[in-house]
Amino acid sequence: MPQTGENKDIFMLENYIGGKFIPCSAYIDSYDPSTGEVYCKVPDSGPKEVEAAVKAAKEAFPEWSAKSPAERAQILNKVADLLEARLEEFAQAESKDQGKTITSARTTDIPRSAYNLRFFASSVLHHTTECSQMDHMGCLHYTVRCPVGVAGLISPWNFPLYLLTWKIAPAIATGNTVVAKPSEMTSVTAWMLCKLLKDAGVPDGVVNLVFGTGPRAGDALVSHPDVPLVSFTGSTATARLITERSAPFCKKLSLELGGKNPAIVFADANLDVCMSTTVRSSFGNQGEICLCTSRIFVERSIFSEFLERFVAAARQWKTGVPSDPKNQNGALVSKEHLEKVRSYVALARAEGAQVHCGEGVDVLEVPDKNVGGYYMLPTVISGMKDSSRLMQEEIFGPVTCVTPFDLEEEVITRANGVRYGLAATVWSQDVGRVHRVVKRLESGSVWANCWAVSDPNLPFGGMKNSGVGREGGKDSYHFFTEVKCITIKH
Ligand code: TXE
Repeated sequence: MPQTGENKDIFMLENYIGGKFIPCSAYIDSYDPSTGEVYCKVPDSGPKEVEAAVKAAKEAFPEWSAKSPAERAQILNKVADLLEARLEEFAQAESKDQGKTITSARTTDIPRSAYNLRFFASSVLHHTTECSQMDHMGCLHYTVRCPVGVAGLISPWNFPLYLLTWKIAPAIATGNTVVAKPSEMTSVTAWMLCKLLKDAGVPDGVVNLVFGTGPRAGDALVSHPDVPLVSFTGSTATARLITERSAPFCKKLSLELGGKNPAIVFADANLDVCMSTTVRSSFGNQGEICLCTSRIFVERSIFSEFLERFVAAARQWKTGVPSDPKNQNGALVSKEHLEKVRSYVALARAEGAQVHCGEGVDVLEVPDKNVGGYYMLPTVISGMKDSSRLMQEEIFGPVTCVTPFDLEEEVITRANGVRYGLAATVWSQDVGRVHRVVKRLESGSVWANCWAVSDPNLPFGGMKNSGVGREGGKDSYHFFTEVKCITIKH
C-alpha cells in the first residue's frame, strides 16, 4: 500500500488506468467519519487523468465488445468470486471510509455488490431481440443491441461499492468499456476493486478508475466528447450540471437522484410491522439512503399513539461507533454533511416545530477517541407545515417529520406535493385502498406494507426531480446498449 511519507498510518490511493496503478500529482484528504481524522489521500485528478483513462477505454473497446456475452459473464463471475472471498476486508474498509456500521457493510453493501456482478453476468445471457418479416416487400427485419462505447460512471458516497458495481457490471457485461469516478469521500473500496479486476482477468483498459472531485474529475468525464453515455447517481443539483455539460454532445444519460419520500399510515395498518419497518426506513444507514422515509403521514385517529411509539422506537435505534456490531447506525459521511443535516433540525425549532428525540434532546456517549466523529441520533419532528423546507427538501440524514391527515384524497395530494418522486410507502390492510392509493402516488417505486424490498431485476429510478430513466434488469440492458434495426431484402 503506498504511504504518504509523512505519516505511516495514512495511505494513498492511485488511479487505475489501462490496467496500471498510477499516482497523481495532487491529493485530497479523506476522513474517517468515526473519528473525524484524515486516514487516506485520494488523487485529485483532473482533465489530464480523465483524458488518459478515456483513451485507455477507447483502445480496449473493440476487443472487449467483440467478446461473446458468455466470455464477459465468466470474467464478471470471477470478480464476484474474488470479492466474496475478501468480503470481510472490503466490509471493514467500507465501514471505516463511509461511517456505516460494520454489520451493514458485511450483510448488505459487500454481498450485494458481489450479487450485482453475478446478476448482470447472468442476465446478459438471457436477452433476445426482435425479428419480423414483411412478406409483401420481401424483407426481413431484425434488431441487434450494440454496446455504446466508453461509459462514464459517476457514483456517490452512501453505498460506495454497491452503487459502483450496479453501474460497472451492466456496462461491461453488455460490451462497453468504462471510466468510473467514485465519490471523493468514499473511494477506498473502488480502489481495492481495481486489484480484483486485474486478478480476475478483466483486460487492461476495460475498467478505468479516476479518483477526484466532481467539479474537476467528474466534470472532465461528463463533458468528454468520447464518452457517449453517462450514468450518474447523486444530487439533483449535480444532475442539472451534468445534463448541461453533456447536452452539446447529445449524450445518453441515466440520472438516479434524491427523494423526499412519504410513508402513509392508515388507521387500519398493522402498526407493529409498520413501526419496525418505518424506523428502519427513516433512520437506516444514518438516513443516508435515497429511498429513506422522510415524511410520515399518519391518519389522525392513531396519530398520538403512532407518534409516541415511533419516538420510543427511534430512541431504541442504537447509534455509535461503526465498528461495534451491536450498533444499527454509525457516523454520517462528513462534517459538512452532519452540519447540513443539523441545520434542518435548527430550522424546525426556529419554525416552532416539536423535536421529540435525538438532536438537541438526547445525548450520545462515544469513546474519547471518537468524540470528533460525525454522529447524530435519530430525530423525530412534528408540527411542520407542508411548505417548510423540512417537508420539501431532501435532508439525507436521520431526521423524519411526522404529520397527521384526515382524508385519503388529502394525503395523496400532500404526499405528491413535492418536487421529488422516488419512493413511497403505504400502510393499510384494506386491499382496495392500497390499490387506489399506490396508483396515484407520483413515485418511481411504491411499497405497500413493506419497504425497500427489491431485486436487481426491477426497474429502479425516480419521477419528477428524482431522476431520468430507469436502471436494473432489462432497463440497464437497454440503457447500456443502442438498438439497431436491420432490414434485409431476400
Ligand atoms: O452529491 P453530489 P453530494 C443527495 C443528498 C446529499 C446531496 C449532496 O441529498 O445531501 O445529494 O451530496 C460527483 N460533475 N445525494 O454533494 O455532488 C461527486 O464527486 C460531475 C443523494 O455528495 O451529487 C460524486 O461522485 N460529477 C444521492 C457524485 O457526483 C460531479 C446520493 C455525487 O455527488 C459534479 C448522494 C460535477 N459537476 C447524495 N459534482 C442518491 N441519489 O442516492 C459532483 N459530482
